[in-house]
Amino acid sequence: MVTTLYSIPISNYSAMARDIIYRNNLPVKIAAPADLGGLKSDAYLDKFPSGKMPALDVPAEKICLYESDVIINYLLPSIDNRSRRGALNNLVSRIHDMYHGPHQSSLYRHVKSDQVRIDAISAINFALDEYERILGELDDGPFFGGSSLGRGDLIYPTFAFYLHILPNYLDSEVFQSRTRLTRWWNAIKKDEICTRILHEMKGGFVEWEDADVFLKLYGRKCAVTFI
Ligand SMILES: N[C@@H](CCC(=O)N[C@@H](CS)C(=O)NCC(=O)O)C(=O)O
Repeated sequence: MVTTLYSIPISNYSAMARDIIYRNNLPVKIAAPADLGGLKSDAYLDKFPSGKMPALDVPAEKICLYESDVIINYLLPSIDNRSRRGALNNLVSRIHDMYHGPHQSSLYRHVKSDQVRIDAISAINFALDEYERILGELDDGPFFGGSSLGRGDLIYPTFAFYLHILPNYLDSEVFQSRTRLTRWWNAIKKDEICTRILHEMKGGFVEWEDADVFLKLYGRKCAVTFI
């Protein structure tokens, strides 16, 4: 009875779950939604009605899970919800899901008006300012978890999207005037598992650039340089 995570390399939400799997050597098979016919296929929707990834099939428990937060909390060996650090880490992950989340696809899909992208950048800047503030509340570091990665640090794959898209296509900066977040990102890039994940995502961005995804949206192409 094999536990299976459905994920593709570029998917930042799935990358958070892959990080937990790699970091803890969990016996979880990683498959593509295409193996079930794709995100919107009947076979996939029967198991995971959201039609999104990540999704986790745990046949031994007869459960099919979707929503990255639920999957991560299921996979994590332990969770700290009650300490000050634990609560602030949960806040970081909630800000990511609630304030960044609804706007993510505006960065790489067609939108009905410029205002949609303006709203996305504004929501993302709110989230980035909050991460910067919360890092200041946690007086050690470099991670939200302290000297090692915590629940809040799992937002890092989303920064691949920010770093490739905001400065290159939307004239918006990620780390300018955010010194704690800059230090955090430098530490993330030194972590072996984070680097592995960011390289997986980079491959996905190169494929998107090769397929002219951004050329069609923004009228130009850019090299992928976030890692
Ligand atoms: N709130 C969801 C968001 C997941 C999500 O948006 N996943 C993207 C890939 S990163 C997806 O499946 N997009 C395909 C679609 O929306 O059709 C979560 O936390 O799992």
